[in-house]
Amino acid sequence: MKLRKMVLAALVGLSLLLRGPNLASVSAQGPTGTPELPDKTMRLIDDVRGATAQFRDLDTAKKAGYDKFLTCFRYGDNRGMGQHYVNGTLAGDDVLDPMKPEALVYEPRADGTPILVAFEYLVFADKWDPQKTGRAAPTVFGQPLMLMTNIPDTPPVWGLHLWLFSYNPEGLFAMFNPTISCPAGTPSIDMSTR
Ligand SMILES: [Cu+2]
Repeated sequence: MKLRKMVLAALVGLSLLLRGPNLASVSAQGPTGTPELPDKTMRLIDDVRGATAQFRDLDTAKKAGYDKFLTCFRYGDNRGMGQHYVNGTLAGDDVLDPMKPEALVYEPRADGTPILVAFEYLVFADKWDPQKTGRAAPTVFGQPLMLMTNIPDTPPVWGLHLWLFSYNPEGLFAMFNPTISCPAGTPSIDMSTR
């Protein structure tokens, strides 16, 4: 890499750190795992952020029907997902509405404070394709959801994360996030062993 490019990359990285996890950083982050997104999708993501910011407050989320689901999810010791809160009504249908995420994901900080980091869009496989016709994966934000069959106590379910309130160097839609962890000494689910 040329020196100028390296300096530029360092400056971009620094400005992301200074700005924090806002939409500008999301659109500018360009991690290897994030596909080029059309302007229309970026605007939609911006709208979703604006319309859902109240869920930074966990009590507000609980009042809106989001219930704690199991414990904090991680993948080995270097990648986390977080603590999910799932809205059973939204998760029970076959509709994907960008403004109505089926699950909210919080990072439990060591002092117990839950920090909203991501949304997760979910459709159960038996709702999406009840006749098992091999229907194509559902999509949201132009991204296909991934079929997950290894979640404890859960039938096969299509899912997609959106790291809307936290930077994810692995991509805006990646499953796990190396910047997120589950607090040591508290119960968690290691998905790398499942
Ligand atoms: Cu998740």
